[in-house]
Amino acid sequence: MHVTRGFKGKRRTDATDRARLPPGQYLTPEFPVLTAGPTIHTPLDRWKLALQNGGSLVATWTWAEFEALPQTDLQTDIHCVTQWSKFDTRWRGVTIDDIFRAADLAVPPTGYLMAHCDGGYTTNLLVSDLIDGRAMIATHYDGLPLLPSHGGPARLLLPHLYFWKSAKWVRRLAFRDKDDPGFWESRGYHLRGDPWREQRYHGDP
Ligand SMILES: Nc1nc2c(c(=O)[nH]1)N[C@H]1C(S)=C(S)[C@@H](COP(=O)(O)O)O[C@H]1N2
Ligand SMILES: [Mo]
Repeated sequence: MHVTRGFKGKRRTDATDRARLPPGQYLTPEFPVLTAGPTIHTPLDRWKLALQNGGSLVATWTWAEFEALPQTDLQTDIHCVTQWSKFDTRWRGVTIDDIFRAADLAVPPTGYLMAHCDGGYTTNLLVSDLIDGRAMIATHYDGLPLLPSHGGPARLLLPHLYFWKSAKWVRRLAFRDKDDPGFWESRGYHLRGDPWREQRYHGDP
C-alpha cells in the first residue's frame, strides 16, 4: 500500500515514487486530457464494439451486451509520453482476455491488431500486449462512468505502455497480418512504446 500521511510516511513514499516512475517521467496528481482533435460524444444506443479479422467480422457487442461481460477492477499507474505519470488510477472494464473469450477466440488469428476509434484515431498493438490481464476496455474511472473527455463511454487501457496506446472512444479491434503504424506511430512515435525502455520515438531501441 501507498503511505502518503505524516513526515516519515512522506519520505518513504518519495523513495517509492521514484522507483515507480519510468525514466524521464514526472508525477502529477492531475489527470490531464490529451486528444488530437475534438472530444467525441457517442450515444450508448448507437455504440457497438466490433472485433474483426481482416475484412470479416468476428463478433460485435451492443452496449448492453458489453456491460453483461465479466467486469474487472484494476488499479494501476499510467505514463504519458509527454512525461506525466499518474499513480494508482482506478478503472473498471472488460479485459481483452474476456472479450476474446466471449468471441470464442481460443487462439488469436494473428499477432497484431489495430484499434479504431470514433473520430478516426488509431493505434497499432501487439496481441501479446493485450492478453494475460495486461489490457482492458475500460468503462469506469474512479467508480464513475468514464467521462467523454477521457474516452467515455469506453476506451482501451494498456497501462504498461505509454498512454497514447490507450485509445479513447474505441469501437473496433481489427486483427492484422503485420504491425502497421497507427495515428501517432505514423507521425514519429515508437511502434510499441514501453515507458520502462523509454520507447518514445521511432528509432528508439
Ligand atoms: N481516440 C483517441 N484516443 C487517444 C488520444 C486521441 O487523441 N484520440 N490521445 C492519446 C494520448 S496521446 C494520450 S496521452 C491519452 C490521454 O488520455 P486522457 O485524455 O484520458 O488523459 O489518450 C490517448 N488516446
Ligand atoms: Mo500522450
